[in-house]
Amino acid sequence: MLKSLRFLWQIFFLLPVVTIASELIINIENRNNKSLNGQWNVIIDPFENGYYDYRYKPSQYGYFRNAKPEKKSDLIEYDFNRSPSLRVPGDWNTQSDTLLFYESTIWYKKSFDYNKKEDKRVFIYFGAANYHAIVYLNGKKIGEHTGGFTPFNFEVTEKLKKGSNFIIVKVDNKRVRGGVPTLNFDWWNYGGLTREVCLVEVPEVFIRDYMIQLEKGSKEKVKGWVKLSGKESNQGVTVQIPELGISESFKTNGKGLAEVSFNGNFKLWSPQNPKLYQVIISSDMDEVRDLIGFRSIEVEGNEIVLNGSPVFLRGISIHEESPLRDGRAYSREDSRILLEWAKELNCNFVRLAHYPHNENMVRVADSMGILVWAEIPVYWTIEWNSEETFINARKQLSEVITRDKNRASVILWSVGNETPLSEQRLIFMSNLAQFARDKDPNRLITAALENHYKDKNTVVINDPLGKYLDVLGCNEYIGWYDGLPGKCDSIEWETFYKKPLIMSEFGGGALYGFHADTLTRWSEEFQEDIYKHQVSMLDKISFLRGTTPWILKDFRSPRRPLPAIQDYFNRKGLVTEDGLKKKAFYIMQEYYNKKKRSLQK
Ligand code: GCB
Repeated sequence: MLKSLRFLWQIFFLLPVVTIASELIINIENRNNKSLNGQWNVIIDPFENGYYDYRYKPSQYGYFRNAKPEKKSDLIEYDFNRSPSLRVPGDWNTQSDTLLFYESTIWYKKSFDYNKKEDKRVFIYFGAANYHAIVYLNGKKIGEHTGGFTPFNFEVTEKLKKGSNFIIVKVDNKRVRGGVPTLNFDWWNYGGLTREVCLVEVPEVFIRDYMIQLEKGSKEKVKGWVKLSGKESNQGVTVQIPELGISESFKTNGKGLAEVSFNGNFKLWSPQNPKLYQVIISSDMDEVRDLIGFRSIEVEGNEIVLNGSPVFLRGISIHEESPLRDGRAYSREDSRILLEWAKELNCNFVRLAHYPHNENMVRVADSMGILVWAEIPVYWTIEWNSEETFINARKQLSEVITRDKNRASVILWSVGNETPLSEQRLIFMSNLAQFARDKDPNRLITAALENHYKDKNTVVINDPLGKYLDVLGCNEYIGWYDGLPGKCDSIEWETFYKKPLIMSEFGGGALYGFHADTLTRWSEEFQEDIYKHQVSMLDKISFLRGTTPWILKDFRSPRRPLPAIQDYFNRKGLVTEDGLKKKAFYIMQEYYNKKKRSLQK
């Protein structure tokens, strides 16, 4: 059985990734771009009438044509220009009361003027669209993308008209069984163009992508690559770091790829000193600037080793919800506030749950000196036997690694959360782990596993996936779903592996301002008591090297309907959705303060 499954998976693995979008361009914010953010006209289309005809076949007369009546007798039953508008970037759910629970299609339309320059290429770039997007330019389809949290772009050089153009996007956030995530998850299914949209103008031969990072295990040797668009062989590529007097030149091979390697006397990036260098990458026609930090990250036995010294990761889990408004976070300001709250908690680490957050988050983490666990939405019970699901998960993993592989803050790629033990799941997940390792040999691989009881008082980390990970993550809810807070006192932890453990979730719910005794569910005192018992249990786990309790901030979830307490919010936040601190916040703050002082990190 296992053999035949393996065979099947080998076939899956060899299949090309179905890429409908063009290869991703990285570092968009430092390129010549024209924003298409702002108000877009929208048509809410729950029956997808603008896509299918009455026989439920894709129609050639869909809303993407943006048709207008030419004669007074013409019948056209939609009109973008007279339809309402929504803000982009932004989820649709929190922009109108009627859309809060909406899960289907909304059509977005924006008109813009563009005067194409002779020797330039133009791409349209989307930071993210949840979940499935079909993009049309001037009435013609240019491509589609699946996955709600990663960027995608399409080349439109030949498709843009001089002067006035219009872009229409069909965004569909219906949950699907074979999707990543699947039908069932504990966060709000925010739909729409949730991140920025822009046109990116580049030279004919341009720097599409690069990896400028220290070689694994080294503190001075950069080993990476620069990729030009197309097959541009034998072209010169230069990497400069002016502050260190570095200017190194390389040549591209037949695929437009230049291998890069040089030494530098770096001040290493760390939470105490988040040093970023300006790096200038140039080719014959193009130049891109980036701010890059250099640090090493490794595992030695039970230790996580940052720049040669063991580190304890004082973390917190975070969902991508705005601290400033209702709904999805996307801006630099959102990121800054969330990460400032984490700093106030004495964190040096965050777990960006359960999907790739917007790029601002990792860029701000880079500048504030906060280490990052990044994750893909392989969550709970996705379809382990489906080839399509695997390809989808791998593609989302590939896209986030492509986007964030130059960020010093990112040290861990997590390939999933609380996935149930089975042979198929082990094959699926270990293949993802291997894919991440091949694509980015510099970072560590993890996953949030589940805890298993060996006997009444002993929890053991024995998930066979552990073999394929560098760092073990474990979610446990002792004191909330599993007994009462005092249960923590009798629990011992064991592991099958000589690897570091991050307790990637623990905690419980509390309604801010509700005070009672420590046995009253939803009171701040109950939550506080969980944290008190948890931290004394955690202190006894010899292989524990980090914690990211669940969660920084109360967040919306359709699974949480309890009136007057939850009201469709998961209340496990240490702070409310507006940032008011619950009593448990101070327990964790003090625990981290002690860790910080004892380890001087
Ligand atoms: C978990 C999940 C997380 C949930 C949390 C909860 O184990 O990983 O996504 O939100 O529990 O609150 O139940």
